[in-house]
Amino acid sequence: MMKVIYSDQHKLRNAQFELLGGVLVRPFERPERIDYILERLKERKFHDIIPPKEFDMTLVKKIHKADYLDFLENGFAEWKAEGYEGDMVATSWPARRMVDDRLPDNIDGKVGYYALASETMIDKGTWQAALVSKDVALTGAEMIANGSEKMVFSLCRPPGHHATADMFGGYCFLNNAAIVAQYMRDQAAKKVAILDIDVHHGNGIQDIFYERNDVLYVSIHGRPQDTYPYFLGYDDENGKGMGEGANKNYPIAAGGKYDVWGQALIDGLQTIQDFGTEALIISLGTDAFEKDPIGPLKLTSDDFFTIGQTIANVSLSTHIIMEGGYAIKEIGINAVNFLEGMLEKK
Ligand code: OKP
Ligand code: ZN
Repeated sequence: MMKVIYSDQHKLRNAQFELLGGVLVRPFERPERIDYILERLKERKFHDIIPPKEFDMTLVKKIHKADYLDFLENGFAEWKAEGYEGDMVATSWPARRMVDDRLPDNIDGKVGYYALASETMIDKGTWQAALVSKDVALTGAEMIANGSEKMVFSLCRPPGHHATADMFGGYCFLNNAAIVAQYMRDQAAKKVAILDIDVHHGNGIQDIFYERNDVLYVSIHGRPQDTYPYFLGYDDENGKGMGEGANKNYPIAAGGKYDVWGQALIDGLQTIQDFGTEALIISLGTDAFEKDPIGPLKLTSDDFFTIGQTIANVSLSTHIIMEGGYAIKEIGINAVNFLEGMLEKK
């Protein structure tokens, strides 16, 4: 049975609000998501659930900028010292034709400098939870790198795929999949591929590896014309310089079902094989599900099993990392269907 890495310290991130449609709502990305996944894992006999080891910051510093990490660690205290009552949130940005490379001294300015969107608020436990989420990811990576496991599931929370070298947003702070890809490059594999099936484009992963040819990023997502994060994820973004050809996007129009989605998967897996991939990382979001409250695509619960099976057929060592999924009642079924598909080749 596949090993699962998990820590209940994810609960340290518990922001009060998310800004949606002009209203402050309970965040979609909430601690209970994980409870539903754990419950389903136990029901389906995934009993090998182990805690993460602690990793130092070496890998994190290869992916994220030092000043950004300093902001994540200390920004919330600065925000409180400024007298602000609520969680830390950005309200102003270096928009078009403004200066975007000078960090203000004021914390309200700083948060705008480091934020890529305003839905995500930072609370007092966010940094600690993000650090542990990275440990959950790296603990799984170590098992694959040292050959003790061929497939593992890192039950990460908070997610990571939107976080860039120096920006948070989309509920993401540290880019777990990117950190793991770097770890695999350093320890075990010349060519690493990340296949991101979360319904939102993983702008952070794309941006981090855009000019590199050792990490391939493949993403299937709601097209930017319809879907968050809106400003990246078009099909003509193929990588740059050395990285030309090592980025592949499959944007799908709102309402898309498995007939189109599955075609993108087949093509994406071919790209992954042609790349000479030695280690595969899956950014597993289940928000392409038909009942997801913030995702525009229409996959069924059974489709998640089929996706797992189809990926398993390429027979690569595979590290599955949890990203999004907000149809909370079905998140466990969908995530575990995917894992069970991975264990059952066609
Ligand atoms: C994070 B992950 C939709 C608003 C979307 C933010 C979505 C963040 C998704 N109407 N707001 O990729 O699952
Ligand atoms: Zn998502």
